[in-house]
Amino acid sequence: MLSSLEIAMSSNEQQEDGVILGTRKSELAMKQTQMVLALLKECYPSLVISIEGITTTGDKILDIALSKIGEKSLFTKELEVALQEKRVDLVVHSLKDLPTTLPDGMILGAVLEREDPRDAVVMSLSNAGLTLETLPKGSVVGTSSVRRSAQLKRKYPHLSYKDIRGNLNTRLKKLDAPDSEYSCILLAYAGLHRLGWDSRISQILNSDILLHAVSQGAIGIESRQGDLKIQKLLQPLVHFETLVRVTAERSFMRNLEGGCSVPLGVFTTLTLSNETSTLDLSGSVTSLDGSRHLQEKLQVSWSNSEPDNQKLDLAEKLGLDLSLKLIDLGATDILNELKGL
Ligand code: DPM
Repeated sequence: MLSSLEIAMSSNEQQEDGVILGTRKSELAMKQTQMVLALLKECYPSLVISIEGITTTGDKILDIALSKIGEKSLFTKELEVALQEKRVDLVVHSLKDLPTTLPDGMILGAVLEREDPRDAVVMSLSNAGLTLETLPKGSVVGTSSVRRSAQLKRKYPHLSYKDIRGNLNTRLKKLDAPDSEYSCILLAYAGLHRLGWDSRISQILNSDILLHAVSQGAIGIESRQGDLKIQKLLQPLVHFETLVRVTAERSFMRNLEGGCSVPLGVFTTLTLSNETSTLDLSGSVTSLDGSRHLQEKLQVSWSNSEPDNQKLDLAEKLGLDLSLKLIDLGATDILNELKGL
């Protein structure tokens, strides 16, 4: 007798109905895609689902700082081509790596419930127990994120900041090497947690120290516009509160034309009461050396009985309004400085 899996595999009809999830081949991308697979399996136990790992340009260029490459869709282009050519049915991304404007024919089909979006510090073994504040003068902080280094240079001018590339395991190895130049490295809590590195987290940075990246900690699923079958399939995976928050954050970034290599920081909260919801968005732009920093906060409230698309429009407008406020204060000058890099 055939098992149900074998029946599914041997039936062409089932194969055609199966869903192929595309993603990068990195350990984190694979882990996140397995999370999506598990959620889909929970909703549709008999659905045949497979994962297709695809190498992107970003995975191949490991020796150049991201901010110097300048291509916004570094980690997404090859995946979108596979989606376009129907080699995959949807693509699982870290939403913060997905440009705020998608190519024609692509949509954000779902945003999953967000993990803690804050940034974290991993100290080298010899600095265990210390914090950014208590590290000795001149200690080297490893990060390739200009957002992190620009903001932290203001708070901790006694430290020095240096690029570090490679996947998480490579970075931890560089940090722990006996002749390591790094005292600590900075990473998103979400990635460390998903890969099981919680025990190495020395410090989690609140918004008064460091504003996180747009969409940090959220997983986004890209699909083909007009693929109603996939859109319907994804509906139960959408976490509306996360979607509202990242909609405001992405709108803020889109209007400032910030790619992944721009020192933009955000922080959102969504406060729900019985009748109304209030969305708060803080946003910042920082010059690379930390000498100039603009930060503002706006909020919007709505009645919970409003339709979802109305709420999302208000979140979108909040992001736009905050970006206009920062532009009024001189954000464009700071951002133009980066274009010369
Ligand atoms: C983007 C940045 C980084 C990634 C820039 C930033 C970090 C780059 C670096 C846009 N994408 O955050 O200011 O440190 O060299 C990335 C990570 C995750 C998604 C890793 C990380 C995991 C967390 C998540 C790389 N993309 O930031 O530690 O799901 O948000």
